Amino acid sequence: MKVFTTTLQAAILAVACVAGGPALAQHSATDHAQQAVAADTTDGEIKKVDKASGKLTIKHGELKNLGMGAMTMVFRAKDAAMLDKVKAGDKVRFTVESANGAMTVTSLEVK
Ligand SMILES: [Cu+2]
Repeated sequence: MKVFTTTLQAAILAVACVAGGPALAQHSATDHAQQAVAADTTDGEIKKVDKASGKLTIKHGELKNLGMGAMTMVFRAKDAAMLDKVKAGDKVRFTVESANGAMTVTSLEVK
């Protein structure tokens, strides 16, 4: 799923560059990779871990890929194992995707 998503984002960026015209089309493949990471990974702080419902409450920074500003909100965890490796108060770096309208944490790393 992670590999698919990354490939999809690369494809979207590639299309955006073509649509953006000659100036953007000159960006290198390295530029694309860096943009994808910057837009995709967000810093946050775990506020609550709800193992019963598989959800995490996270105070997060800006989520550029979702057009969302900083706030505290509840996310679904893609993987139940994510809930075991964090606790309230942990500073994390994570990735969120909108899956069928549900904001889902797809990767999570304690800083
Ligand atoms: Cu939010």
